[in-house]
Amino acid sequence: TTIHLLGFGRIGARRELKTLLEDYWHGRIDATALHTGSRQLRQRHWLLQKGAGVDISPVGDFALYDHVLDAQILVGALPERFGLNAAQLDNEGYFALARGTAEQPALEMTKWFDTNYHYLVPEWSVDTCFSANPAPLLEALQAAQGLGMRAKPVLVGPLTLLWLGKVRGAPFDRLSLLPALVETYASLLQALAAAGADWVQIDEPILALDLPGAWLAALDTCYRRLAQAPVRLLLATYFGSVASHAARLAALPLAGLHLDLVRAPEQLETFLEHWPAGRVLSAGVVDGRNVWRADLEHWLDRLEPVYGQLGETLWLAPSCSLLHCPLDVAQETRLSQDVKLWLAFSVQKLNELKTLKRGLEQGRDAVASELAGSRFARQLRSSSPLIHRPEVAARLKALPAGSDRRASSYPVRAARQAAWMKLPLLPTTTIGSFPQTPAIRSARAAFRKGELDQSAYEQRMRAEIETAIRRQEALGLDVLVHGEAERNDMVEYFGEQLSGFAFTEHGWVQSYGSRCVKPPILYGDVARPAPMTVAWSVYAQSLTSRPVKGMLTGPVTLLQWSFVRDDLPRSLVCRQIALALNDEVLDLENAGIRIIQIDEPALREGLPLSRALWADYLDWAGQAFRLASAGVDDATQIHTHMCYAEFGDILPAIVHLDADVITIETSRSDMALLDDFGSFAYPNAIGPGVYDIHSPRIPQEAEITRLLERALETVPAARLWVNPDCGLKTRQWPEVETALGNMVRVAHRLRARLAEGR
Ligand code: THG
Ligand code: ZN
Repeated sequence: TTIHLLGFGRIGARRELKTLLEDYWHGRIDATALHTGSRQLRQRHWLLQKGAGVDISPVGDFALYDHVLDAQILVGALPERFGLNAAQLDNEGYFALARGTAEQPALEMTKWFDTNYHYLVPEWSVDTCFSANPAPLLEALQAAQGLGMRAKPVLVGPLTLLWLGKVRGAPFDRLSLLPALVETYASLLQALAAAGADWVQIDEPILALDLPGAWLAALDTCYRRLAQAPVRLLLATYFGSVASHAARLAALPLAGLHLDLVRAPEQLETFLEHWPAGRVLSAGVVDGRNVWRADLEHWLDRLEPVYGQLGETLWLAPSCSLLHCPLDVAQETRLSQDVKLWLAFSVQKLNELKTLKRGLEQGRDAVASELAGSRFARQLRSSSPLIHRPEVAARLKALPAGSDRRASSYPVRAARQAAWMKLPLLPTTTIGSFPQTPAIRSARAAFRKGELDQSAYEQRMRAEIETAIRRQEALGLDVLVHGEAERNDMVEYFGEQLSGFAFTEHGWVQSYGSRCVKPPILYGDVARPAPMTVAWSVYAQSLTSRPVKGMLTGPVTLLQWSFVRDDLPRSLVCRQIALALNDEVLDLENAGIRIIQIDEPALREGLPLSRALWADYLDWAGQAFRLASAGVDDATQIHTHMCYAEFGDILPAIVHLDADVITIETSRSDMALLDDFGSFAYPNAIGPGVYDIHSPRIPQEAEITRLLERALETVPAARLWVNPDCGLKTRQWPEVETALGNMVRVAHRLRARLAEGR
C-alpha cells in the first residue's frame, strides 16, 4: 500500500509561520526573509513526512495565509475591487486580499465546513473571468521534487471553490461559471503534467453536504472533462459520507477516490461492492480532526480483507488534511503521563499509518509491539479513574424532567426583570471583552512564568477591571461588563478550571492567517470543582451602581472548540458541561449578579453537514444551553451572544434557547439578518450589533443611526438593545471609546425621539 497525506499543518511546531508573518507585517523582516523562512518551514515539514514513512506528500497545501485564497490565485479569479492581477501578485497584493487595505475591506472569512478554520471567501459575479496561473503550484512541485520527494499537487476542487464563494452584485447562478472554471482547471492539470506531476489530488468536500441535483449533475461533466488531462486524478472527499453518490463516483473516470472512514466508516462497504479494478481507494483511517490514538487492531481487522481485494490500490491516509490537528505530542512536557499516552498528534498519526501499512504488507507479527502499545494505551484510557466520575453520571441520570426550563414564560420574566432594572428604552451594552492591552498580556505571561505571584497578578487584573468600569460609566453605558482582562482564550479559560479537560503547551491549530487556537483536550467527565468567575464579577459589581453582566461561555461552544473524547456521544458530554456551567450560573446569581450572559458563538458551526442530522443536534444543543441557564429566578436576566452565523436556518432553535436577550452579529450584513428575525417574529429581546468590531474603522453616528432605524422596522423598541456586534478584545482603547461614544449618543437621541413619539 501507499501512505499519502491530503494536507499538512503549516503553522510549525513553534508557530514559526505566525512569527514570520507578524514580523513581516510589522516591518521587522523583509519580503526575502519571509520567503526564505516560509520555504524552510515547508521543506522541514516535507522532510518530516518523508522521514516518518509517508510515500506521497501533498504540495500546494502550504499557504502563507489560506489555501482557498491560493486556489483563487491559481484560477486567476480575484475580486475586481482590488484591481490585482493574480499572475503578478506580490506579497503586498496577497496580504491586501487577506487582510484588507485602507481602501478595500479584506475578503470575507468564514468557517471551513464544521471546523474552527476560517477560509477567505471567493467573490463571484456574472463578470468573473478565470485564467490559469499555475506558477505558484509549479514552484511548490519543483521544490518537493528537488528534495527527491514523491509529490502530489493538491487543489481545492472547482465545484467546492464555486460553492464556497458568495455572489457579489447582481444575483446569478454561480454554477454558470463552471464551464469556464473547468477549462481553467484543465489547463492547470496540463501544466502540472508537463512539470512531471503523476498524481493530482482534487478536494471536493462539498460532496458530504446535501447538494442540489444540478450540482451533482455538474460533477459528472466536470470530472469527465478533467479526466482527459494526462495526470492521475485522486478525488478527495472528507468530513462525511459520500455513500449516496457511490454509483455516480464509481462511474466517473477517476484514478482514485479518498474516503473519510473516521467520520463515515460504513461507506467503505458501499464503495467496495462495485470498486473498479485498478482504481485506487484511499482509506482515511486516522482521525485528522481529533487527537486520540487510533485503534490499530480494529483498523487491521477492517483493512486486511480490503487489502486482499485491492492489493496495491489500497492507499492509507488520515481522514482529512492534518491542518486541523496539532503537530507533535512529544513537545508536551506538562501533560499528565497518562493523558499523553492516549494522544496522537500529526507526527504520531504518521507512525500509526506506518504501522498499519507494515501490518497489512508483512502481517501482524511484524508490528506486534506497536499493536501491543496501541492496545495497552487504549486499555489504560478506558479503565482510567481520571475519566470516570460516577457522581457526574448519577447527577445527569437523576435530573428531573423539565430541568431545562425557566420557571415562567418570557413575558412574565421580562416584567419581573424590568421592575428592578429600570432600564431606559434601547438600553446600551457591550458583548463582554475589552481590549487585551500589552500590559494585560505581559502580566499574564509573567504570572504564567512564575515571575508575578498570585496576589500581584490579581491586583493588576482588578485594576484593569476598575478602569473598564470607570470608562463604561463615563461613556454612559447602561449594562456594564467587567471586560475579561483575566481571560486568555475563553475556551482555554473555562477548560482550565473545569475537571475533565487537559491542556497542551504547543498544541496550536491555525484558526486564520497567523491566528491560532490551542483547543483543550476534553478527556473525562466534566465537573466544576470551584466557582470560576464569581469573584471577578462580584468585584466589578462592587464598583458601580449600574448592573454588571456575568460572562460565561456556553456548553456547545466549549464542546465545539475542544478536542472531545470519542468514547461518549457528544450530546452527553455537552450535557455534562451544561451542568457544570449551571453551578456557576447559580453561584453568580447567589452572589448578586442578576444579569448573566452565556455565549454560544459556535452553535451554528456545530451543525452537522448533513441536514438529516440537524434536528437531533439542535435538540440536544438547545437543551444543553437551557440546562446551563435554568434554575435562576424569573427576575434574573439571561443573555446570549452569537457570531459568525447565518441564522436563517436555525432560527426556531434559537427561539427555543429561550434567552431573555440575544446579541448577534448583523452589522456586516447591513441588518439583513434581522429580516430573518423579523419574519420569524422572534419573541424575546434582541441586540443586533450596530457596528463591526472586526475592523479598526470607527463607526460614524449616521451609520449607527441608519442601522438602528432599520432594526426598529423589525424589532419593537421595547425589545431592542444597542451594542457592538462582538467582543472588543482585539481592538484598542482609543478606538473603542470613540466608537462606543458614538453608539451611546445615537441611542440617547433615538430614545428621546421615541419618547416624543416621533
Ligand atoms: N476561541 C476559540 N476559537 C475561536 C475563537 C475564539 N474560533 C473562532 C474565532 N474565535 C476565531 N478567532 C480568533 C481570534 C483571535 C485569535 C484566535 C482566533 C488569537 N489567537 C492568539 C494568536 O494566535 O496570537 C493566541 C491565543 C491567545 O493569545 O490566547 O488571537 O475566540 N477557541
Ligand atoms: Zn461575537
